[in-house]
Amino acid sequence: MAVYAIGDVHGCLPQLLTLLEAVRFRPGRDRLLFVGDLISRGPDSLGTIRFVRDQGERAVALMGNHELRAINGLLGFPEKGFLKHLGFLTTCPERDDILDWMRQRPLVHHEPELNLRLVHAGFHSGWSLDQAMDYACRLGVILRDEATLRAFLARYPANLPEIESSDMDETARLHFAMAVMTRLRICQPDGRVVWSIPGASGGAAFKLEPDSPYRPWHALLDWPGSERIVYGHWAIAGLSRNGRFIGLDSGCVYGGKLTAMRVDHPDLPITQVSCPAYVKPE
Ligand SMILES: [Mn+2]
Repeated sequence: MAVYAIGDVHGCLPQLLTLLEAVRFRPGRDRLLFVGDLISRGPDSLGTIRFVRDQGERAVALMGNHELRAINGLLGFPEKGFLKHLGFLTTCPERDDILDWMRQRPLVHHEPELNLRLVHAGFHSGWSLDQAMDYACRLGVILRDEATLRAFLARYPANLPEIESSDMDETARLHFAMAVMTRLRICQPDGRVVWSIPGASGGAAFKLEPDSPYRPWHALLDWPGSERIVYGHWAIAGLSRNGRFIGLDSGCVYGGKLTAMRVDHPDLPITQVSCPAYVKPE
């Protein structure tokens, strides 16, 4: 059995199938770990969901910000871009099944035997590993109960806090944790999260030049141990390895590459396939 971690697919099903052919994926035997953002922007989000769902237990797909955006939109809290990229879900015959499936996406996935943990975006340096897992677990409980989830989303702040503060209530802490695990890229050196860069918009703004005043989230995380942490969400940074931190989003939907890594044999070469530029980076 082989275990592959795969970067952000964003509905690029043809490239996913090409990638699996390239690694000689064996359905029913090998396992697939997707870092989230299976959907949105690319040509076949629905087909991608169906393909991954059809792998059953042999595929794990994390919650990405685009899965969360789909859930938000379907529950009546549409964010910018929902109708353009995910509006098809509202009239899709499988709408309810897909919504249920997306609500069950884990925020964090742990593979103890592989010394490996996956998250879509990242973890906050103010948390211990136990705190992060506690947040992920409690958010999973909220996601699975539709009434609780609606109440949680209705209070989701338009402007996210830069950091947890002592006067935040539990819901505000969980909002912050949800945003960190699905959207984090960079921080101030003191740990305050930079959710957007003034004067710049979209993911392309998060290209960190060597003289940048900001730090990648993983540069601030000082958790003990040697566990590898695999993440996605940072297309402009591309495939990146920084010690135990491995970023797999290589900008597939923007004309970059889709990446697969053998996490059970990390010494084997990483496999990538090229993708057409379906959309321009926003
Ligand atoms: Mn993302």
